[in-house]
Amino acid sequence: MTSVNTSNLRISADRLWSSLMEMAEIGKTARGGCNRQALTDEDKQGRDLFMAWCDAAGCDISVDTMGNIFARRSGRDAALPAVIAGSHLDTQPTGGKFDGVYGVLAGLEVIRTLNDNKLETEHPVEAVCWTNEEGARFSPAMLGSGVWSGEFSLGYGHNRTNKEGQTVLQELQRIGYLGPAECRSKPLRAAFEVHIEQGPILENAGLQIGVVGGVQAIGWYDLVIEGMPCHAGTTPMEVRRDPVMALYVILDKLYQVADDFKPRARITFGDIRTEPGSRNTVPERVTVTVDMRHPERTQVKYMEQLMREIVRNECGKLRLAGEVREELDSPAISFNDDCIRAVRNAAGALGYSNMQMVSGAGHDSVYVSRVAPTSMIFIPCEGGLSHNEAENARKEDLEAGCNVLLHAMLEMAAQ
Ligand code: HGY
Ligand code: MN
Ligand code: MN
Repeated sequence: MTSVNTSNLRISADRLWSSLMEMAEIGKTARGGCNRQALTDEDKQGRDLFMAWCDAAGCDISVDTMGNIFARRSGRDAALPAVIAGSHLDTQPTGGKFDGVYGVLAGLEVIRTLNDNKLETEHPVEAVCWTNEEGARFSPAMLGSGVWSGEFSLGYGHNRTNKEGQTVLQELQRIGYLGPAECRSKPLRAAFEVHIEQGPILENAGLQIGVVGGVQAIGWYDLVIEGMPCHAGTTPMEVRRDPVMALYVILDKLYQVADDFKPRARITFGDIRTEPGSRNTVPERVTVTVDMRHPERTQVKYMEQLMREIVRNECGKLRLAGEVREELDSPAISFNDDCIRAVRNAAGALGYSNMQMVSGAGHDSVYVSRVAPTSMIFIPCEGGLSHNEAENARKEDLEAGCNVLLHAMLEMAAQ
């Protein structure tokens, strides 16, 4: 790194904001959110736009076999491991303008700022877009970063299939993002991710920056209960083997489990589907997605055991077949002390109020931290809302988070 004093370096808040708003036009929903689910045409359009911007910024771009995009700005010594800033462009079906996108475009903004100032870093710097972080269209979440870090095999990642029967591989091919590069981790100097998704914590504390020390544990399951389809009119209630009759008791008991372990336990049933899904046929099958979270993995596993017992008992009473299939087991993780310190140093040097915190949401950094020194940076979002079309963040907070990202990356890229 030329011995330039970078302490006064700042990103361009206007350019970051306009890039975010231009990206938000892709997959825009009537209620002001974004629907750019992984590997859809909208995701392709967003990826194409990001690639064009990275090309214009003079980056060398590579795409791997999971569609992860790496936009690299050379450092003085190409042999040195890169410092990356990554996140995701895919959204929830009723997602917002900032979840994930902010982290990807903030990485690009760092590169644009280094270009503006003709700053040479020792280590290369990369902006990264990970595939299918949300796990909304293809389960599980954090799939692209999970394959890259070795958590999942490439075959597992490629064969994940959505409700419509499409596989990740087919959709990568269809949108032209089955890249040539091997999806495999490489040594990194450091990895950072800036994000809005931390609930109401920072807003309630009146603080600008979250210095993220780790991420809580996540368990994803599919609960499948099978009974006997029959006529809604001719079949007496007492002879039915109706999976919904068991389900409503099971859900009530599981909400009680969440209450027993409050305030830190989280249990969510985001998708409840009956088959054949006809109003006048008692369902044959009901499938429920279950998302369990807690700061300690042992607690998630304990809640999972309770769920298995409840399902076994309630299904047995009604002669139904009940099954709990695990989809994701993401343990609580702690980030790297040097990276955490770099984030805290940057926030302090820039004069931003800050606190250390643990992430309630999962992020690609969970898996990246398996193979590289990692930390995250949080900024407040309005009402703590994300995974909602009303998701909103203030321009000055987006600017603050990106400035912290810039200086944390410089601290790690200079050495
Ligand atoms: O589910 C999560 O925590 C993240 O938003 N994908
Ligand atoms: Mn996210
Ligand atoms: Mn999210």
